[in-house]
Amino acid sequence: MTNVITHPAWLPAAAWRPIGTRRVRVDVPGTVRDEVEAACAAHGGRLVTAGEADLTLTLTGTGHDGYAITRDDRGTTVTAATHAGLVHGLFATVRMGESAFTPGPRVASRPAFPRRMLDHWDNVDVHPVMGQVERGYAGGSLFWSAGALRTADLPRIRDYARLLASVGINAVALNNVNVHATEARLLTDRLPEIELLAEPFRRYGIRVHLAVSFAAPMLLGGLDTADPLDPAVRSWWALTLGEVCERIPDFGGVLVKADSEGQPGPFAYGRTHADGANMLAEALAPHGATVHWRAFVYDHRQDWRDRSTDRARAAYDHFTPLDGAFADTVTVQVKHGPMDFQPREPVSPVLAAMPRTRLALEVQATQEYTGQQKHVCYLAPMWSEILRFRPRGDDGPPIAGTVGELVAVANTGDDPFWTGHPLAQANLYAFGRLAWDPSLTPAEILDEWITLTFDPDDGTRAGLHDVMDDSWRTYESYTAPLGVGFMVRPGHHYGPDVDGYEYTPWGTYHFADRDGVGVDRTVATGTGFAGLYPYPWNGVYESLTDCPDELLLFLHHVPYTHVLRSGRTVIQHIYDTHFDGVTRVEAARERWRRLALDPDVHARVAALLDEQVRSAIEWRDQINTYFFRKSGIGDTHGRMIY
Ligand code: GCV
Repeated sequence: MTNVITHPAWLPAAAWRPIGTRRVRVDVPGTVRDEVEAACAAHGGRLVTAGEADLTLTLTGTGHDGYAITRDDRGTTVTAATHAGLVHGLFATVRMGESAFTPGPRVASRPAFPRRMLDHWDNVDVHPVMGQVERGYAGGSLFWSAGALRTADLPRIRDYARLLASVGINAVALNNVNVHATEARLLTDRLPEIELLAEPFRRYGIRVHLAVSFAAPMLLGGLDTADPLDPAVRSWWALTLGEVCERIPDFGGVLVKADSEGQPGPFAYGRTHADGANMLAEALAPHGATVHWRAFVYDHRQDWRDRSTDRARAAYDHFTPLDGAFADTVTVQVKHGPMDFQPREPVSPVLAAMPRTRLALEVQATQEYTGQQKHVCYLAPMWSEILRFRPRGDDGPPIAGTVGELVAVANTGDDPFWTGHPLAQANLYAFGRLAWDPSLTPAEILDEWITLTFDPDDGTRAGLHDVMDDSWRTYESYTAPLGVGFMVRPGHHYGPDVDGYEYTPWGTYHFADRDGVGVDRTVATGTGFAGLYPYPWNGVYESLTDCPDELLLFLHHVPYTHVLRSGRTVIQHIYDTHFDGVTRVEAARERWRRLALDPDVHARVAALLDEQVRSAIEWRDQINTYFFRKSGIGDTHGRMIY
């Protein structure tokens, strides 16, 4: 059965009323005019071709995808140099509502990052373990169902493209970075599906990208090697990608997960990641398309007894020696933390160590490790912290000024609310807004989203802020403590299992024993990871006294009685935050119950909050009991520990 998106998120018809009731002139044909025409048809306004207009949208000059909005007594004018810029200017006008039509200062805006990309981990076939969407918590794929393109649902993809464009997203990778046999063929005989999908995105200035298998020349081309320096391999890629770009002239390029978690890559031929990426770049560059090459490379078959290998170092060790070796049209895509999208990690040291390489910062909107769209977890505060982090201290640039692009793993699917948890829409919204302007604060972005989505009264607005503003820190408080990470159930990663990964090959350990917990990543006695940061953070992270509490167990192994900067011992911190976390989720549930909202949204979130409370209690009791049993130290407040 086809799901219908019944909740159009932050672009309800009412949001178009200020524009749709007016006389509007659009100087160029295409999406902007179509949107305005539809709004006027719905609200009684008029699309005019000449004469006086309340709103004029016009193309002028050349340059970037930004826009300017001027408002005076003669009316409002939106100008942009490109059609995509005009699309963004139109949506900015929608965001402004009635105030777009009252005289005020000129607004000029341009995107901080030229590429603002969403990566779907969608499979064509239903994967036996990962399903239709790997780490997808919002129903099925918008694009494929059980091996077939959802041709009948192309109109919904148009709505989706519109939703993404409305927050400034301009690139989408359509398929999973783990490329299985069927998905590999999207490059060749199944390319017509990508051609079809590209059309609705193109209307909104969004370019489509494809995740490809590095072994494609063997899988699809019948060659006996995928060696990037082999001439036959190079010419296979040049021909194949040339054909893709001919059929899809605005094709964005390819995304590659190579030599990672079983995906093939250049290591098999004794070649480097730069050799692999540059070969693809050479094939794509003549067509204006690019390569996204992921830095998520580590040994996933590590022996847990081996203390010399540190997964947190892996991307740095593999990639930083290649700084300057990548072609200009290659972007090295780096996860925000050195491990894997945990609720709390230090910012990846790779982001500060490759000044001669174009880098993209990759965050995870899909909530694999942050509650799987069953828990409220507004992620903008985390992303904003990362973007504002200054690896070289207060005098150096923030991450937002160091990387060239922002990428998020998508949290959307064919769920009626788009994102499974209706409040998870705010993460998609916030990603787009931060990628446009990283100086926006999480609270103001949330406020925009609340206004556009719910048209709320003051009480409702305050209630939504209460439930969402701090929900990431709440989530952090009842899950793995002090940055240690990975105390989740192996495989699906939902719910607690403190030792679930402790004796596995994945490189994700906490080393808890009767005396203490944490990973010694210092230079002095540990894996040396702390030394991968520039000054001053190398010193801060190395020092037991200076290290921020929230990252202590990521960087140090300490006794349970170690006193944190907060003045509490580690063990007492664990107990306090876990009791507190549950209390906060219960309070959020109570707050939600008192809000008057659309009944469907209210009911869905209420049910999810019940699950969140249940899960938070499970986390609290398992974590507290585990550490009580290990340490033998009781809670100073005498609360119930099992
Ligand atoms: C797409 C984590 C996830 C995997 C994901 C991988 C990646 O390990 O658990 O499902 O694979 O990250 O980012 O490539």
